[in-house]
Amino acid sequence: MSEQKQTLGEFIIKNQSSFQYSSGELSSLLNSIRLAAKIVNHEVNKAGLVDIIGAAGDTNIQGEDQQKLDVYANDKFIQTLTKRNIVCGIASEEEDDFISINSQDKNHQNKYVVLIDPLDGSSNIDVNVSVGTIFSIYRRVTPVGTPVQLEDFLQKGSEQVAAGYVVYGTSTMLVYTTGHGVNGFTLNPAIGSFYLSHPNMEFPEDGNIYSVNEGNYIHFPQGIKNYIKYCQEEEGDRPYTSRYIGSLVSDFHRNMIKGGIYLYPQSSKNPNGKLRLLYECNPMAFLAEQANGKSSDGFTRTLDVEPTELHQRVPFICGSKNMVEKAEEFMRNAQ
Ligand code: P6P
Repeated sequence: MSEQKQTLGEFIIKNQSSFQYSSGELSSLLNSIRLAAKIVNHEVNKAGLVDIIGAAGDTNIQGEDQQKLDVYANDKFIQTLTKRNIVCGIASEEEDDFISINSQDKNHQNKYVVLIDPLDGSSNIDVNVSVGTIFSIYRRVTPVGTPVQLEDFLQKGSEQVAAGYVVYGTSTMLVYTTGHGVNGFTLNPAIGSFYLSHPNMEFPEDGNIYSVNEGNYIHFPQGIKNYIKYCQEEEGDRPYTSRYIGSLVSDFHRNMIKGGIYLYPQSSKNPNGKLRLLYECNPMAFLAEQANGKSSDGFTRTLDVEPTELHQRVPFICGSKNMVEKAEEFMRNAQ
């Protein structure tokens, strides 16, 4: 009889003692993310059907006004996080400003802020390509008992207490860290439980996959151009394989399992790159470092970048340690 795999709920409880803060709160916070992931997963998985039926008019199969899925995902994550009386603020790619959430006693006693990209890569929904949710959790830095402030969100990535993603792919997985390694849980849709399927996930130090939108090649800095040519040269274990899904979570997840590097550099079109520091790059960088990988903008460690605004963009190079260091070497040499 195969041993029953641990559920996400069991794993959270078993490991909450390793969490340096009031562990019950983080456990409850992670459980609310788990619930939201299941709700969004249900909607994402029938998106094509809903789209087809929705095309007959402006209502979906339930007769509700059909929402764009990223707005739907945003609403569901905000609703579930708000109900748990732990979060004092939420920032989202879908919200211009942060949302202040007061505790039930109305005395602003909640201690955590959450930053989310509720449905990253949502443009892929229409072509049935996997998408993801990315989340980042901090403790507030302003005094408990006062309304949350922007500075509670503009913290360096190194201050994160937890981060993770949900990948809505051929199976739905939730992958997260609280600073003690990275663990992956796969949803069994028949019973609605996530099971520990990928314990202690780690990037191989080397890999032979590079993920970049080569359509932007002519706009890249010379160092990135030189690195891409290096990946394509016939030497040793090169040329590498080019794999770019156009969904950060999916490219990251594959590269973490197989070994690889993801690059979204600055370019003449995107002077600071495209990806957002606070709710895309920092959580993925925290996961990468916890999984023996590396992440930078080509020069500065992603987790050391000092945030200046909620939706700021940064260049992003992330993945297998030796591959990221080789890309950084090309960036330095081209200066
Ligand atoms: P491009 C999706 O919009 C996203 O934020 C990432 O998930 C993805 O890797 C990237 O942008 C794709 O951007 O410009 O290559 O289409």
